[in-house]
Amino acid sequence: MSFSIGSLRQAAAKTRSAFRDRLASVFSKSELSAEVWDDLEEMLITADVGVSTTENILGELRGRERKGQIREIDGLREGLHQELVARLNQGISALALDDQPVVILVVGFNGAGKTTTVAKLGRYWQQAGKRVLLVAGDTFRAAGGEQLNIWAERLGLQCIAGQRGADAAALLFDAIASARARGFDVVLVDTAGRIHTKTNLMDELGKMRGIAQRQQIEVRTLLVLDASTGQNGIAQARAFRDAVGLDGIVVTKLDGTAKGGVLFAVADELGAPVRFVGTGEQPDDLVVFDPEAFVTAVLE
Ligand SMILES: Nc1nc2c(ncn2[C@@H]2O[C@H](COP(=O)(O)OP(=O)(O)O)[C@@H](O)[C@H]2O)c(=O)[nH]1
Ligand SMILES: [Mg+2]
Repeated sequence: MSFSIGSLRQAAAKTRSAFRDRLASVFSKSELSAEVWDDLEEMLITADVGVSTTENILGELRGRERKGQIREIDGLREGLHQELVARLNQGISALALDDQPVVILVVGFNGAGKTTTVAKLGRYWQQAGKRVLLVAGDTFRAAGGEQLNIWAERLGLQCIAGQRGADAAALLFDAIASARARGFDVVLVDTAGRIHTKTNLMDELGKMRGIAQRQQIEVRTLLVLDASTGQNGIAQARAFRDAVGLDGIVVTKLDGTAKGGVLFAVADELGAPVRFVGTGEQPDDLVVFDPEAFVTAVLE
């Protein structure tokens, strides 16, 4: 299994070099001049941390400088580390899975990595001793259910799929009944990323949430976001947050991009924690996100 800090460091390799190359010029200066502050700002923005989050970080660091808490370059480096960790710790709390069964809706736009992530999470919770039921709720794409069925077979997980075009909320209703009857702990639901009918995607997701809640079932929503979409991902995330609420974010494809700085913006601007990171296309390529380890990886 690869659920370790080592692989987070490896997955962040491209992001790390993006930070490192730019930081080298900031931290090679001998004193805290206006130029250092300008370089730091530029560095954070070009590393995909985003304008608003960069301003938050610099505001905090400047405040510390005014109070005399940061006096030289080493102090700035230390302060930057702390501020970056603080951005990632926004809204952090354990993802409670104590109620049985709990429904986890995995949402996000097409291509973000939802189906792959559902398989990875299924494996993760299965290995943690949970009884996991997968639900192929992306009934709008011809291959949607088939792709998840293949993963389920590979991983030895149970999977419920419907006909193409079937009502995803009705499918979830059946899945909940089945989970109750057969004692599943976690009902992991893949969802559509776009809908080809008059129905709006967000309405469809809201309907699924409502189905579970009316049966007194706890629902958690995890947003899957492709790291390589960078700052555009923030706008996507906001749309989902406003429609269905978010209990956490899974950032995929960190292995293939230098845009991992976007994780700081995602957590800071949405107030929702990054819980897992996708580090490749295989079922084990999922890492439990650790803010401290991630910051250490990108700054060292
Ligand atoms: N490199 C890499 N590829 C990924 C990751 N997660 C998903 N993918 C790939 O992204 C593509 C889209 O994934 P899929 O799960 O079908 O996305 P969906 O449309 O949101 O369900 C597939 O080729 C996956 O193998 C990841 O963490 N790293
Ligand atoms: Mg899919």
